[in-house]
Amino acid sequence: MNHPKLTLISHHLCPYVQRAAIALRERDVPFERRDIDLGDKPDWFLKRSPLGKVPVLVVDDDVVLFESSVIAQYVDETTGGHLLSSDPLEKYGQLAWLEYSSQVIASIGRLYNADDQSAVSAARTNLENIFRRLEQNLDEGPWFSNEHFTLVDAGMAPAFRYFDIIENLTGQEFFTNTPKVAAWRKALSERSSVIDAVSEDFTERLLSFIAARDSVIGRLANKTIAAHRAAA
Ligand SMILES: N[C@@H](CCC(=O)N[C@@H](CS)C(=O)NCC(=O)O)C(=O)O
Repeated sequence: MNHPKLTLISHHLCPYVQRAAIALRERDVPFERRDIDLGDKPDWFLKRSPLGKVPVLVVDDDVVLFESSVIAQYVDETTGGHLLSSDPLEKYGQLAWLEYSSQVIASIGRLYNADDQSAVSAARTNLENIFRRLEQNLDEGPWFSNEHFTLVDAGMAPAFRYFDIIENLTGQEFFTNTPKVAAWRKALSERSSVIDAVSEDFTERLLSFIAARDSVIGRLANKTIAAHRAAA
């Protein structure tokens, strides 16, 4: 099959980029990934990205698609469409849960930016409520729509990935009361499209990103980095 040339303008840590990258890998579509510095956005990027945000998918060096959920749907639809149900009600339900995963990512941001313990507790409670809501909507697994890996999985995998570091830094577990969500998170962490959506140095990069926050978890990240340096 002849694919258009696809370039995914990206950032190493961006969860929305990961969502698009997972969709591309799930559909086995060749693409070039071009990571940019969001702290110093290149002019060529600002000219092409209507919102100045990644991901952006450049198709055949010409047409620009933006918004990760739109990019993921384009990729799926142009390659035979297995990542959304063919039943409209199920499909739009899945797209609604994909949108929900964006809210989960925003809630995670509130957790690692929380600047005192009461803000941390509030953010944690909010996330636990989110996970309870997801728990009620999970069935047999391993994926959100059971045996069908969909864009909901592509959307939640990058969100779950944050907790590898957050649980380590805080010494707290976030999934003990939601066993189905815990099993979903584990299954996603073992999926090759999810593993390949970030570079090998993702953990160090995310740790440094969190350490740059003037927040409770940012300070924990700083201590961890200092301990690593002292041990080296
Ligand atoms: N709704 C957008 C969100 C994309 C987004 O927020 N990207 C962030 C990085 S994770 C970004 O480019 N931020 C740069 C900025 O806002 O200046 C999508 O799903 O693609």
